[in-house]
Amino acid sequence: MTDAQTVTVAADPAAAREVADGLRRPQPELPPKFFYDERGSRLFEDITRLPEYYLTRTERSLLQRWMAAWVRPLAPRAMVELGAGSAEKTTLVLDAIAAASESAVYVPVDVSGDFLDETAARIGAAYPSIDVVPVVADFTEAFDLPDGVQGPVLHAFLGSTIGNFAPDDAVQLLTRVRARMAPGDRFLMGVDQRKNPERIEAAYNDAAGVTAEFNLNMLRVVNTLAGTDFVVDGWEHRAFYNGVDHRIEMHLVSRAEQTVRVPGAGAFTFAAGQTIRTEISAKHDRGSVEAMFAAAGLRTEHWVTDADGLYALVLASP
Ligand code: AVJ
Repeated sequence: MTDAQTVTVAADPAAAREVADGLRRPQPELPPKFFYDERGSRLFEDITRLPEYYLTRTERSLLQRWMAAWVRPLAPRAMVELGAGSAEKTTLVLDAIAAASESAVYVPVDVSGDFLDETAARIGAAYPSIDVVPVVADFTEAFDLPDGVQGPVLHAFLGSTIGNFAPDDAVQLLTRVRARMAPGDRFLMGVDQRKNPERIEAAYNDAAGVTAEFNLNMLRVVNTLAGTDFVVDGWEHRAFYNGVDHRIEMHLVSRAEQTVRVPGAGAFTFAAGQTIRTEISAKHDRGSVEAMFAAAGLRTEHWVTDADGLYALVLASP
């Protein structure tokens, strides 16, 4: 965007506070929801098509293989999807719902409103028996479902997004989903499995540099939302597997000593080589998922993986 086209958006004090709180930690961090402005959502779509990023296509093949069998006995009247994004993967679930139920409501929940509107229009046109009622919300916080959502409800959390949450936060999120569930409802989740760290690291350090671009884009988003003055060129992408916590960590590394101003919170100085963590992407196995489920009050009904054990799809009941 050139200066002439730049639209000045008033910085949001709440966003500035959230940014300052994150930057003040011993390991400075920024929350991954700030990846997903329109450009970030598109970059993520590009990531899902990269040769190294096996997650999306593996989940897709599992959905293709299992959704009809899992959804038919449930005959959902609604699907609530956390972090819907472009909802590409969702069509595989909606195909199964359209075949199993005469009518249903699809509630995509996402922070990126523009992307959500596009998604809603596209899905609405493709599925005459499905009403789309998008909710723009940060699903890491409590949010209300639209009126008139009737059960059975299929709650979906796909794409291994659960990996973005530290163990306690993941359990808190699952507990909130569980609290909404009635006996006939189900929870569908996709999770990236633990495996050879080199394979995982390659997925977050792609040769084409799309993940690096995606990571750096967060600084633009934060500048817009929080009114900070991050210089994007002053940072570089780093992603590595943390084998102790079984997770990928994405960081932005400061190329030199520099100062960043956060409205209402003063200035933050970063030394050369100091990092801001922008994302964790935890990897799971059946044991780690079922430990979270037990803490949240969920029970595994189905657990499947691809032949190579890269990725798992799980259906849980309350
Ligand atoms: C959308 C959170 C599942 O952790 O793999 C992709 C985001 N970050 N490449 C992931 C992401 C870098 C993705 N999730």
